[in-house]
Amino acid sequence: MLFCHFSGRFLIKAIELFLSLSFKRLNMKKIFIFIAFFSLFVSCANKSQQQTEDKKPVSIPVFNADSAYFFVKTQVDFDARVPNSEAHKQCAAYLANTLRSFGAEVVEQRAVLTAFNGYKLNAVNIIGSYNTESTNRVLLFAHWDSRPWADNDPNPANHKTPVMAANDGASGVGVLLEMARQFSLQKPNVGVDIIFFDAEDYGPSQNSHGASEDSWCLGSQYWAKNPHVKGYSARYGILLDMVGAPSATFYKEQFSMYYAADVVEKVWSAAASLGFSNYFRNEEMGGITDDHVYVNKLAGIPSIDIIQYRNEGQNSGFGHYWHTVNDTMENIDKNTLFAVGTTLMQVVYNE
Ligand code: AHN
Ligand code: ZN
Repeated sequence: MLFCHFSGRFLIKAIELFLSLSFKRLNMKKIFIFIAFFSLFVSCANKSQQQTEDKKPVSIPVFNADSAYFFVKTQVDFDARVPNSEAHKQCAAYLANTLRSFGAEVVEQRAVLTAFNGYKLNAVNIIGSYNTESTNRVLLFAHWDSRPWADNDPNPANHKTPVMAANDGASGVGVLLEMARQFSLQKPNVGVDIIFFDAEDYGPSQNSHGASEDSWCLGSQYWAKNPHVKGYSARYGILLDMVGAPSATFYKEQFSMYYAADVVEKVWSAAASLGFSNYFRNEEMGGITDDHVYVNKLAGIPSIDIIQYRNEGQNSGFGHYWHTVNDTMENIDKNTLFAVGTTLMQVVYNE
């Protein structure tokens, strides 16, 4: 480009020279020099026009946080979505129908999964796909189930009460449903699969013995071993977990950095370019066992976790309402949904 810039100026000089001399002593050599400069200029001009066409800014639809908030609330209004409950069944139908209404090809992947306590869970992973013919795909996911026990509640009397899971579950799904709505209005260039994983939060309480890390994330483990499409692959995956709290902070999580540092970079720099660095902090944190671990390890898709975290000393770091009866709509903030949704729209529509 620098060369082209200079060649433009050279061309003007050359024309001046040519004109000043042409009427005096026009010879073949001068004509040849002029033609050489002229063709160089034309080729550079073409090239720079092509470059502007390649970099043509894509129009990115505006993420609607009111709509995302509504999708979060609708899930919570079913009651806690604990596997095998009536609310779980009804919410599954709502999620699949809503994705369908937004033009996705939908697969409801059903499985009976065995929980750490031996319970058989009638689980369903809900998958909505766009541009299914494309081999250039991006995977977006969140868990949609509610934890059956508010075992982090300060009041032990609530430890057997199910969690409403407004933030811990519904928030990520709400953001992705709004994205699906946007996909129905303007198709992205890339293929997109949205997966709502079931049975993420059926893990054991802290004091239970002998339970392994793999007691969590049962839906994603099942899908990663049995993808809905044979030989499924995507360039990368992004997990949204607890993305609705007021003033949430997201750090570069360790497993995400290990498996997909470039994806972390892509998302964090998109957020920064949009002015969301107060949410997406430019700092690393420890590893969190979440659905992305299995998508990385078992499905081999480089995936990251956008998960709210704050160093709170004694507390979990996931907010004072995490796994309590207070994980309700009062702790959902449209500004956070907007920051996360807008960032992901930027990422997907730029692919
Ligand atoms: C555990 O605390 C085992 N995993 C964090 C991920 C999580 C829990 N996401 C939602 N609930
Ligand atoms: Zn949870």
